[in-house]
Amino acid sequence: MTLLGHNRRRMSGAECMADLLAGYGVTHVFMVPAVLRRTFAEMERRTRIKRIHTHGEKSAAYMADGYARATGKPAICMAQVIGALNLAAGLRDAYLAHSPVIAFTGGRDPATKFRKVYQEVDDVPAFEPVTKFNATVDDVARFPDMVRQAFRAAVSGTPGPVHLQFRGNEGQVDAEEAEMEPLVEDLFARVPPFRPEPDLAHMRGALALLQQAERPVIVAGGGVRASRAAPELVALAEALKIPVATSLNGKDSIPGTHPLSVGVVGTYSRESANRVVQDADLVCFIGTETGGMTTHFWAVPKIGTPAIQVDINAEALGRNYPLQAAVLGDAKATLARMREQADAATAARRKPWIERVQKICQEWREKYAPLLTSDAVPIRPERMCAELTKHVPDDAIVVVDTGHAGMWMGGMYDLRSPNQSYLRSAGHLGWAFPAGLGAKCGAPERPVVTFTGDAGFWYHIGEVETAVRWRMNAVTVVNNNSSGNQSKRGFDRVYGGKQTEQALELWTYTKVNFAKIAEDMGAIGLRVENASDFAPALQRALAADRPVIIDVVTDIDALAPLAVS
Ligand SMILES: Cc1ncc(C[n+]2csc(CCOP(=O)(O)OP(=O)(O)O)c2C)c(N)n1
Repeated sequence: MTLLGHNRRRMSGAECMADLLAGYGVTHVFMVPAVLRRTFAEMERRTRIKRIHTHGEKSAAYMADGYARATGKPAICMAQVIGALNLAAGLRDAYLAHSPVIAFTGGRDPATKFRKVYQEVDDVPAFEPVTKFNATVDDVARFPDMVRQAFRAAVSGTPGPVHLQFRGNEGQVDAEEAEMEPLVEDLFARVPPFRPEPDLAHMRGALALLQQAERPVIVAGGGVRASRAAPELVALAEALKIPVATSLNGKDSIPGTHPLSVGVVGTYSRESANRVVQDADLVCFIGTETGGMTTHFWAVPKIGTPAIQVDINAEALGRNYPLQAAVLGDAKATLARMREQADAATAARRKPWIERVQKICQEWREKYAPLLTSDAVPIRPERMCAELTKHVPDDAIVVVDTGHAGMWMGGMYDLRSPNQSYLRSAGHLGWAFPAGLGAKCGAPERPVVTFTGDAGFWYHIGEVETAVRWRMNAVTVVNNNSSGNQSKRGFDRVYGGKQTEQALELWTYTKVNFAKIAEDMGAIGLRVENASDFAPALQRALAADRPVIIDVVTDIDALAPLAVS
């Protein structure tokens, strides 16, 4: 615990908040004004915190989310009362992905509430489903303990968003004074604050099952990335020769090029991963909720497949799959103990399984090679994924939207290095572009490459101007097919197999050149119409040290393969 050296003294809420945030290591806050105005003035006087003023509260929340996922540090977003529900909407992806985002809003004043105050409703209930902790701060003397509790809740156990509502539509309570001490707890300044050790008997029981298994597979989830447990995961898999599939949220727990990696399993997945998990005689879930997306709605693996599970949250253990062994503990600590006690001699038993797994992976590569290397015009998205696999720098953060973007990149893109990170939308179209900008704020020394469809990019296109203004030098690749063509299959279905001409109005857009629009806002815009021009455009973009939009003209008829089960 760090004492900042301030003893209790009379100070304003604004001074206290600025000191608290700086003390927790906050470098950026993302918001639409005006909220905690005094605090912003104090930030300027007392700290080096950047106050990123965005074009919407939802994108402010997404930027904070990208920052938090890129760094493991809680990130701050804010809105005044009228923007509060826009901010709440933006917390939903962070909630689904277990990302430690802290939202501050202005709120009701007891002196005026229920009197039809301009712009006011009761916002607090709307934050309930998307936060771990949702509270009001009515008395300025509560700033220190409530901010500490916000950080504590955001990073502890399974991380997640927090909301504090400050009295006054703009949180004017920050102008008031009280005796306070801006005491900071370093422990809760990042995920994970603690690394609970597993019960040894439980851990040994799980290890014994893994070692006995002839066809085991590990399914690694977002809990592995939150715990920064990738090295321990790979070490255990290598020692025991166990293939590793990941959830989308855990994709960066093992490089896709590793010989034991089989890819992302579930719905937005790679066929080889689903086949391997389907054939396994034991599935070891680590740091995954075993949710619908990761298990293809509990079809991969089938419920009843022998399973073991490691999680930091006891409530997750056995939620969807009856378990032969449940281990409560931090992923990194548990995997390290398992590796220490692992009997590598048992790996010999799995030689035939590993040969089969590698054949399954090879079959996937051969099946998709024509598309991954296609020179077709308009460009195939699979080729873009292959180009990104080859050319994204070794230390890059790759940020990916949902829908088709999630399917293409989840299934077709490979991380090449343990120093690359992968952040993905947990379901919201439009998340990736602002999240990539936030990731760049959190990790300015690392290249950030965002992949989004055009429907996803349209959502927050105004933030190109924010990126230019704040030099958020991320590179954004837009898979531009002038449509939300992931929807095509669904509309084919409801039209009985063949859509009418008019049905196209449900999912197609005007053709635009995003490179031109980006240039108009002061960013660099590059347009790519031939696959062979993509790599040079990416190199140029990465070297530019400016916000860059690469508009790639792709095939409206390209549909991502559906999950196998
Ligand atoms: C907030 C939100 N609304 C709607 C959806 C449903 N949805 C998923 S993908 C998609 C279209 C995606 O279009 P685009 O980003 O252009 O990618 P494409 O399918 O064209 O490759 C839609 C509308 C969603 N995921 N999130």
